[in-house]
Amino acid sequence: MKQTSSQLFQQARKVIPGGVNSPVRAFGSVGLEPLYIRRGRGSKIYDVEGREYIDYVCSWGPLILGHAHPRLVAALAEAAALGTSFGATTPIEPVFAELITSVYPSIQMVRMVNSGTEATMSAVRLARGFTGRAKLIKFEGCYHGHGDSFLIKAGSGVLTLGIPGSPGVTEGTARDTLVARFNDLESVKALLRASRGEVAALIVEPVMGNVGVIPPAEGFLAGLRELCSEEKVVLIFDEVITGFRVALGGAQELYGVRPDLTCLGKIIGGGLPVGAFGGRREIMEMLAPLGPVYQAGTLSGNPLALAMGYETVRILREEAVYDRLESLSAMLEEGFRQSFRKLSRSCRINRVGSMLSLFFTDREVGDFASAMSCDQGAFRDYFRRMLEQGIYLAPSAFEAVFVSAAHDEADIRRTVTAAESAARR
Ligand code: KE4
Repeated sequence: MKQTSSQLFQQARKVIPGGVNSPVRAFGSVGLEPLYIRRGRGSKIYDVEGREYIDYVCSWGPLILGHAHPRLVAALAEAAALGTSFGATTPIEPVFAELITSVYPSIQMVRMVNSGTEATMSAVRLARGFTGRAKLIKFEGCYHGHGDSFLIKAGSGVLTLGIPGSPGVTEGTARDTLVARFNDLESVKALLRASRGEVAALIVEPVMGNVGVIPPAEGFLAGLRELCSEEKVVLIFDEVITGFRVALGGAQELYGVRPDLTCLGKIIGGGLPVGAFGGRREIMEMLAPLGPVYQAGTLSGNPLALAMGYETVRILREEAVYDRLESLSAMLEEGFRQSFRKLSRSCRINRVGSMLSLFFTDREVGDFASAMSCDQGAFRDYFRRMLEQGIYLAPSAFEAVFVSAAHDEADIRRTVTAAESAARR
């Protein structure tokens, strides 16, 4: 007899903290038990009880081509048949690295790792090693993975040092992280003035994707570029979500701003564990074994993961995926807008390409504070009503909706119909 999601969750909770291997999967903020997913194909996922959902989580971004894409499954099988890992260099590593550097002009050299967190942690250590400075500027509400330097809350005043955002993060670590406000260049200038000559790097999600989607204001990214160049601060774009998502060349292509280092993940693994960081040659050459900044990983550059990432990027380049993603995503955005307008519900939609989010508020959402002011209870009710109709949104008001190339117009129409019903109180 097949187990239900609830039975599996009860079993999991006994041996896995919170029953999950990553907190957001626990469905805590929507007050439900998690669904256990057995399989996916194209734009659909199927839970262990056989229910079908149109999937807008897409594994939190990686599955831009949808689930079980035939060419990806074939690439994985072919690679696996040759062996899964050797702890040695394999032919696909230089090939994949060249592919990434050909798509990202700012990336002259790249190092593969196994997650977005590893990519961002390594990029910050590299920037510190390159500049000989200690401090890091990040933005309130930007998430860069669970590295200690990033789990920091903003201090009370804009010039105060960071404070630990999680038990286990030390005061010493927190002191080296300064927190600015997204879309507020003055807050960055104030931190740079107060810590002149001490800041190694500034890391930013060029489009915020972890408090919902918040696009950069006109001139914001260019302003960061100018300030970092003036102060010789390493500008790091965390494109773990936006890389290959908002454009083939990521946000740096879309907005025309060149960072010094870029962090990638998610899509470049095609659903397998991969991260990467890369950038200016003079910085990257500081990395071991060439340079003194240590960084390593048993499974970094794993041949299976790179086979999936390589095939994913090849398909993205071959097919007019981004035109299709744009038209489907625009159709979805307009459908959501119409559904709320018909019922005069206050809901703001922010969208950049095929990532978007719904904010239950009547205010513009352009920074962390305005995102936090949204009605999370309204989102929770909306999420549940959409799920009941077979629409799988992210189980958090502060995550993005992702459209994949496997979605079609029928999926969008079905989603909009469900939205019209779910928007009713
Ligand atoms: P991972 O270590 O989870 O592969 O990547 C960390 C990371 C870094 N940078 C950005 C901009 C990210 O969004 C992430 C991870 N994203 C979350 C959800 N938005 C992953 C989901 C989860 O934590 O389970």
